[in-house]
Amino acid sequence: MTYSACRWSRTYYKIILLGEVKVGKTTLRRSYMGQNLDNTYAKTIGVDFALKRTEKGGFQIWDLAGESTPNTVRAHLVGTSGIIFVFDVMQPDTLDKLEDWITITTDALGSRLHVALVANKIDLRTEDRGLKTEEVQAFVDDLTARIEGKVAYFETSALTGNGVDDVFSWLLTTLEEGRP
Ligand SMILES: Nc1nc2c(ncn2[C@@H]2O[C@H](COP(=O)(O)OP(=O)(O)OP(=O)(O)O)[C@@H](O)[C@H]2O)c(=O)[nH]1
Ligand SMILES: [Mg+2]
Repeated sequence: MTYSACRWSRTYYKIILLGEVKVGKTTLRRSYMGQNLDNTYAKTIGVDFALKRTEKGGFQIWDLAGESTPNTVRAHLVGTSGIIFVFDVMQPDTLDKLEDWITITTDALGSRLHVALVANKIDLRTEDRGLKTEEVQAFVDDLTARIEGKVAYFETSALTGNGVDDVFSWLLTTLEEGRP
């Protein structure tokens, strides 16, 4: 086996997208994978899965249904190295409800994790409507205090692709630097 083949086989980090129904997890995954997006909603049943290779390594991207039960979430968390928690900036309750997803995750895996927090659907945000960056700051600070690994906050539009690559490339780079 060549060095690079050997390297490929060792660098498939498992990452998982978690968050409420319809926040845009599947659209983020499809956007990152360069797949077609048409703004119709097809809810994820169970879990979807993608493999993405980059020059640096690769991800197994697990995209869990927002309607998953806690037991299902726990089962799919096994072996996960990095988490992407997603909420919808136009639906503030989807940020509040991330609290439950974070608790399930840290109960199952502990707090030595690298975490991306993603505010999605920023294309819909206006002056008057949608959570503003500064309104999310307290949540980011609390999450950073709870997690021993690195935490980063991103704003994306999965539909236009804005900010999507930044999330995944940050997570892959951070995972490559090592476990917390
Ligand atoms: N305007 C806009 N719409 C989005 C964006 N991301 C997703 N959507 C739309 O929101 C709806 C839900 O997106 P999904 O990606 O299926 O949501 P999900 O989080 O995977 O939902 P579940 O599979 O049920 O957990 C779809 O109609 C998407 O087209 C975005 O950034 N902007
Ligand atoms: Mg989905």
